[in-house]
Amino acid sequence: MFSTKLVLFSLLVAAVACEELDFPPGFQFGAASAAYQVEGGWNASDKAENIWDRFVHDKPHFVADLANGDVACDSYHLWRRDIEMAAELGLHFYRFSIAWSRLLPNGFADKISEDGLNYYNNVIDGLLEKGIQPMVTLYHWDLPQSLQDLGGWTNPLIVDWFGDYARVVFSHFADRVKIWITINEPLSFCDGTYSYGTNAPGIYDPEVGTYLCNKNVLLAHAKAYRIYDKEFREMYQGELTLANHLMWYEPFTPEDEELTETARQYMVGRYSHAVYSKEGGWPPAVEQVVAELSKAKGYSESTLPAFTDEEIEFIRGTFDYYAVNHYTSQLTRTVDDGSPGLNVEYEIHPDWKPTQSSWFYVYPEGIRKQILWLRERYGDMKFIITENGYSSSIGLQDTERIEYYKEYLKQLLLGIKEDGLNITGYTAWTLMDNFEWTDGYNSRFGLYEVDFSSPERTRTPKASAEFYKNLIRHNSLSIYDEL
Ligand code: GBH
Repeated sequence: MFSTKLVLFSLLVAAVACEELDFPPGFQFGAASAAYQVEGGWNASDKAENIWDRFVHDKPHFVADLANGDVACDSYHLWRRDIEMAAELGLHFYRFSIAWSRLLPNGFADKISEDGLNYYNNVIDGLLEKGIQPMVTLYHWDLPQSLQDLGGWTNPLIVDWFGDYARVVFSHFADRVKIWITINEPLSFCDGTYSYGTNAPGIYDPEVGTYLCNKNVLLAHAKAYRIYDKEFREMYQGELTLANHLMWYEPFTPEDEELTETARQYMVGRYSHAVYSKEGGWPPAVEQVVAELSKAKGYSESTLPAFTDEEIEFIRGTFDYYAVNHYTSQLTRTVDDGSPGLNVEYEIHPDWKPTQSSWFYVYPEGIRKQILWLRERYGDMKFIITENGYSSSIGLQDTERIEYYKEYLKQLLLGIKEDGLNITGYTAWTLMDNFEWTDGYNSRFGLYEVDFSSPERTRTPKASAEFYKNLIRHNSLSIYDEL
């Protein structure tokens, strides 16, 4: 009798512990990729050159080992295998991006490529046949070179060019695609290009270029959103937003909190405030920092281009959810040297483990804190993790990746269960090893390994693929008893 009670009691305890590690019913799991990083076929059929094609061919020394994405994972030809892998994992959705210059070889909507259309129709239909929802990104950094030659993201006309492109995409695919990301990580390509010169097209112009790009990107996103609202929403009922790269900043000491908040506004607010805040426009702290800097440098006015009232209204509220791309965190320390601008130094906590990517250290709590910060600033809304994953070198026994996923997912569960965060989905970056931008093929984020030396670009599941598959099947981390 006693022992039966004891057994029942232990079962109950186990069940409760299990439940804590369950994701809410209906939680969606997916994996992501991006056109330039996987497709290859850089000049197949009538596809035109984009800024990454030009960058890797003209300035090969910017990329590790002089690597490029000419062939990459060859997904342009091997898309059937990609869909098969998504099905093997049991993904609910697969996130991929459309290559603008594959669909519109001139960059403009005057000519639509038949082969481009066929390719994306095949991928979308192939996924749906397996019961996998397509999640489509319109822009993941591969601007048609023809538009770059006209100034690219610094030319305000790009707002209309992007709108025209978005309309073509929606008219052909929105009947089957219900979840959209307009623009992926503007911080990475505006600041990456103009503040650091390390992203295609590699134009270094930190004082003016970065902020022109920043403003135009927000308007272009809003343009696509408004077009969807007006011409497609009623018919198709999809959801749209832009995806932001969010690096969590943690103050070194409590005294660093104030400047840390300004740093967060500079990195996250600059691409979020206009869209998600109640009042819209630039974050006031950022306006102040850039105005100060501009003045000190002798500009006649702030190099952060002002928004008109109309523009503020046009951008404000153009979202159906918040797309979180999160990988890592940094510590922020105030450097009080009295110079104008943002006087912050960034450091890594000695306990945070490094990864294969120089910018990337492991701090699982950061993801939960980052999303709580977003909810505090912009209000309660739906969050989808649109990218999260781990960088390693080559190898199938990727236990560190599994560890990373477990720890970060556990923080998300705490956010859902203890803080009541409305997180409805999670996207692993990435389905398979691919062209990791200026790191070439050295930093690998894939659930599947890709053999880049074989003409077949053979894909092999890593241990993490098995982990992810089981996680999805059970909708729970409870199958891993060491947690
Ligand atoms: C995301 O960027 C991208 O959306 C995706 O395409 C990418 O593959 C993935 O994450 C993994 O990196 O080397 O110091 O110049 C995440 C943000 C922006 C981080 C560019 C690395 C280069 C930093 N990334 N950044 S540095």
